[in-house]
Amino acid sequence: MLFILKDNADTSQFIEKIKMSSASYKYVDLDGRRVVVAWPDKYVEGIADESIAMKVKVQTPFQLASKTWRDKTVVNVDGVEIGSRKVVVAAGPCAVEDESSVIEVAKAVKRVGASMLRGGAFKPRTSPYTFQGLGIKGLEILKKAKEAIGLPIVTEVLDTRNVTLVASYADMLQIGARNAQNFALLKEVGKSGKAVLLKRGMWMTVDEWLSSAEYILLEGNSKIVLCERGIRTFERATRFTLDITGMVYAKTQTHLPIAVDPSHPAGRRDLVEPLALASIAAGADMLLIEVHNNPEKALSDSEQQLTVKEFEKLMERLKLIAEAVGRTI
Ligand SMILES: [Mn+2]
Repeated sequence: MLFILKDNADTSQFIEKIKMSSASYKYVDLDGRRVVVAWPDKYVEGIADESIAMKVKVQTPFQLASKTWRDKTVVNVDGVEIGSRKVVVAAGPCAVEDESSVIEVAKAVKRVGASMLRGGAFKPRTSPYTFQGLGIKGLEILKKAKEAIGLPIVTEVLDTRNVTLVASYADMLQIGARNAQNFALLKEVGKSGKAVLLKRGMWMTVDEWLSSAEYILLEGNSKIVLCERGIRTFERATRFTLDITGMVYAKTQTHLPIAVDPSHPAGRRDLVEPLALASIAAGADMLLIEVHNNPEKALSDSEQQLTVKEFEKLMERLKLIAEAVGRTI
């Protein structure tokens, strides 16, 4: 049960009532809106108080992430608004490999309309024998690229022990698909107060994905962008199956903005463009695209990273689709 409290109202009596009910509860301040989430519902159903502006019985396992109490959240990442009319494109290499190539790619993607730079410093790899990322050195390179080019940085954090470190370099923390149900990590990025890009695990239902967002929200952090990146199905011809259905459904269930990563489900560069176009047509608020200055030589995901030229062509086509659905890019 959600209790949205009136601004400036004295809530002491209300909190007393919640305590008396023996329900579990948490008080959070989400962008200045004071909310108490209490559970189970049956303990608090009868509670009424002067300080309550709205009481919402949410029928889904996720409460704060639900659209029942808030229509829309716009996430501000160092001046870039995600969830407004403008579609935000974050582009850059799968992994940070060296300074000059990151700066070259950052410059190129900015020139053709990307608003954020993506790049992995800590890489979650299926095999421990493949390139694991440059770690702190990669973060330093991203920071230099930001200073030189001015695009906000989104990069992945893999470990609770590194959240403070990565947050000191990044503008947005990415939780990768493989960590999408790492609840300790979700709580830590929630506490960091940084914007979070929460990818959907390839095994997760939409409800489970939104329940992961709930862990971050419960720490008082509503700067969350959900990211669909493909799920595992019986289809093996492509790397993953981009779940546009799930993305569209999620938009009906949550106030949080939604991003799509068309690069990882595609697994090959010729599929990235049509998947990106479909995502914008279906209402995605943000795209995450892998771009490399020399994809053939890339140390990870070499097959799916676009060249700068391909990315430029993609941005031109995206503009047409964005315009057709009443958005800009
Ligand atoms: Mn990748």
